[in-house]
Amino acid sequence: MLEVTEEVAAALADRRPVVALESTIIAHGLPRPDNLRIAREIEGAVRAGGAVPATIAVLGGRVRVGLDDAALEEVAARGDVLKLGVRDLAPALVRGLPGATTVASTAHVAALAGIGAFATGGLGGVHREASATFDESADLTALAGAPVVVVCAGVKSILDVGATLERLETLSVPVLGYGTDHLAGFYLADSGHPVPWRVDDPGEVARIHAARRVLGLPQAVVVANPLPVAEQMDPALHDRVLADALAAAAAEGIGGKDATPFILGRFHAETGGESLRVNVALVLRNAGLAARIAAAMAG
Ligand code: PSU
Ligand code: MN
Repeated sequence: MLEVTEEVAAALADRRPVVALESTIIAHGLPRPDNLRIAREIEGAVRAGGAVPATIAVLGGRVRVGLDDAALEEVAARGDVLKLGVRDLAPALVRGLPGATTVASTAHVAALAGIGAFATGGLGGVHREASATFDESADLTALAGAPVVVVCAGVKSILDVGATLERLETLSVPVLGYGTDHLAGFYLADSGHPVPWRVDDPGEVARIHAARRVLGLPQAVVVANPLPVAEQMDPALHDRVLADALAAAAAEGIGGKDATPFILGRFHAETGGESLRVNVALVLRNAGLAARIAAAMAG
């Protein structure tokens, strides 16, 4: 049920750097047809950083670790690709249904396959209004049990970032600010929230990961890598579109696993390409940093 490409398997066997990549951002987080080109660019950024990319998805009744170009195109272009959290993996496999993996299920599969580094855009977390809806991403609990280094641009700015940081503390998931004392703000450079630890180079992340292995700690390490201010979305545009998107989601009764794709989709539709530009910029930066961290972990 687990199919690792020859390239990824050989790299893992030789202890060369490998970076896992999620596929929900491709299938549900970025608009077609740009998503396929961007998926290839993300893999290219990992290679440019000196690591082998391993995009993870469920196709043909198998969890695929590493996708060839045809498989990448299937995930990006097919309209029937499911969004698979950890709980959805086994039913989708048994039914032979195609699915994209979230941060949660990608982290789980990466750890299972022996991959130590993983890059994404923004983490899922506690949704605004969660005290009424209980909508908290399964990314949080999955990261509490998957010992991988996850490079992200913080928590998606559509969420309750403060509450998400509290939950990560409860779950004992360390959050490292990369070159900053503040949590990266996804579309924005800075979420305004402090992080418990700052790191300034890939080697330090690798040493922290190694120390955690000695300590037998099962959680992921979150590395929050901010966009430079010059590359962030205009904060006024961000706040206006977010308020509209949240109101539209409430009015249309959008909830559960549809909430995040719906709100990101509104951003892509309402910002004239700005959210797409920013999302691509941050995920490429994260892929490159994850590759350098993977190289430090291998060295
Ligand atoms: N980062 C992005 N775009 C995305 C996601 C992350 O830049 O689409 C996806 C990830 O797969 C993450 C998911 O796990 O959004 C969170 O969904 P939910 O809130 O339903 O758990
Ligand atoms: Mn949810």
